[in-house]
Amino acid sequence: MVTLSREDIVRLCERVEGAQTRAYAIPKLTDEYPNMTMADGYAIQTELRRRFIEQGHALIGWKAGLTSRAKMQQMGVEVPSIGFLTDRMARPESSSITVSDLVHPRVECEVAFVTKADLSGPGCTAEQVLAATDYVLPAIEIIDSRFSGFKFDLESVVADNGSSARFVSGGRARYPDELDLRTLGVVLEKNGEIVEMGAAAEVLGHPAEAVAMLVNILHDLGETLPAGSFVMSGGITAAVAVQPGDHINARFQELGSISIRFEQ
Ligand code: OOG
Ligand code: MG
Repeated sequence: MVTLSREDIVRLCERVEGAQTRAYAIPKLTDEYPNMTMADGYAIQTELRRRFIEQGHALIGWKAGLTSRAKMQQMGVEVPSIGFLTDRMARPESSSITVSDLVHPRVECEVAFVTKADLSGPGCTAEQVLAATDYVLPAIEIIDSRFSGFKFDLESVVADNGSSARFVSGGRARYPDELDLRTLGVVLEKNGEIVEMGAAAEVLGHPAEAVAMLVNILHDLGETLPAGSFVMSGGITAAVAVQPGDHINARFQELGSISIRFEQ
């Protein structure tokens, strides 16, 4: 249930938008509003999406977050969440990504889906997601929690659009029926050393389950997932902090690899 007034939603949205666009840390929103609900978090996120679209950003898809045990443990939460993705967040493969416009940048490996049919909830299933999937491809998400000292709770992170900041897709696109997405392995290398590895089943048993969950949350927000959407299904491993000078390489079994660099 939404408990915040329209005025508070707009004010908190402006606070999050300022932190995102000018790259500074803010206290978690629940410090000021301890009774804030998940619905309040989504109301702030929806207002942020409305403002970005009004400013000319294009909505290109959505992301599921906190869908793996590793991520839930890392962030100390137990429920998955969703956030929106815009054209301004996309960066090319093999590019150099600046960190001076980010607060706490961290990288994670995800399986991304591109859809060819509309999907809607309630009751959307992984089978329906796979039938509506045009292809899957690998992605690196660069998340950026805007909250000071990583003090964090689900309501605040939902309001902060699930820490969405940048993402890079690339590698090799594949039809999902040619792969076993549960056993698909990924290795994350930082400066030539392996720092994380895992299998895509870490994401709710199957990444398509995460997309189904996302579609069902969209239904609660009064939205559907149109054909042609780009959807990231959630970090497979814990997220890894990056600094200027770092080189990241994500190697996905069957889907190729993606490299990026970070600079000041
Ligand atoms: C929240 C974002 C979670 C994922 O893939 O699990 C996320 C965070 O960790 O700040 O994007
Ligand atoms: Mg993610």
